[in-house]
Amino acid sequence: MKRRNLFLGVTAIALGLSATAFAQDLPPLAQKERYKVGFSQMESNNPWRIAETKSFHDTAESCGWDLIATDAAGSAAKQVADVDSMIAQGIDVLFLPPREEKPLIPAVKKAKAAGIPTFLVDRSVDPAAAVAGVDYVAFLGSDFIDQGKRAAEWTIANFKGEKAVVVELEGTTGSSPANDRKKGFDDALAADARFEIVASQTGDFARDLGRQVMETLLQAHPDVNVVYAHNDEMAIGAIQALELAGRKPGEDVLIVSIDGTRDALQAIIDGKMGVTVESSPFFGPLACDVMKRYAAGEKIEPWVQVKDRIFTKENAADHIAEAY
Ligand code: GYE
Repeated sequence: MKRRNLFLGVTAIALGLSATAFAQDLPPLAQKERYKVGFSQMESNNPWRIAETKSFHDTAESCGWDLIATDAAGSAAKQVADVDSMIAQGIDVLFLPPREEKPLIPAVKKAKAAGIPTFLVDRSVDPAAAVAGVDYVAFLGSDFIDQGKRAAEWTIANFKGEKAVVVELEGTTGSSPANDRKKGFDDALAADARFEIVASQTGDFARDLGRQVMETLLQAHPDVNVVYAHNDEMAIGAIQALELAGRKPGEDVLIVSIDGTRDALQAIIDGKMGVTVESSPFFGPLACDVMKRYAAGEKIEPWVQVKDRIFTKENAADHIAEAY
């Protein structure tokens, strides 16, 4: 060992630190009256995203946040640039819903290197490349595998026919909810031999793309009788495509989805959609609570899990007033 390294090593041992422990420490957060808070939204093209952004704005005053909110307009590259600019503006804390699992990892690491504690909200990053409790404080969000599994269980229990021809509309390619909602659903559905997933294609979590993809898939699979969409916006788009083709969603095609938007609850009430597993966008109050606990020196669990309900014709009318 060189003299200098020996000296540093001895100093580290004397301080009770190991080099790795030092590298892994999360940036601390001081307790203070007001915080400069960054919220890097990925896009605003659907009611879910708009409700989430509003939830952060609605929480700002009571939580002492001076909020800087950006909108990456559907581009992971812009989201990385948005985080960069927030770091340059000296935010105290970052709330980040990473659009996709991999491209936002450098942004997460850069925020940590700049001494900014980061909380991932609603979507996560690739756990092989960035780790909660090390690279960022925690992930606040739902269990997407379980959401997919519950959608499949409802489908198995409610499909009355002998042979199910299933079309799956996937969310944004490379995003954690698309990956996990597919896995949860496909694995659970495999338990029942009546079901065959004949096509699985991305609609990017968007209504219009969901409609277009469904129109195309209907040509190849006119006998489809189950549609599983990774979110309500694509499910509504699929309903439009099916109706245009003379099909009767809710009667001759079962529609199964995730989120719990107002339009989805209305479609359930109207008998067009069977089920939507909840995925709540109201992260503001939870973000405030977890941030305050962190500032108070509490160790935050790596996954602050959100518990989801399930909406069907049994309860949709009871919840539509609070929907977004
Ligand atoms: O289901 C979808 C949105 O990341 C949990 O993203 C979120 C998902 C939500 O665009 O509608």
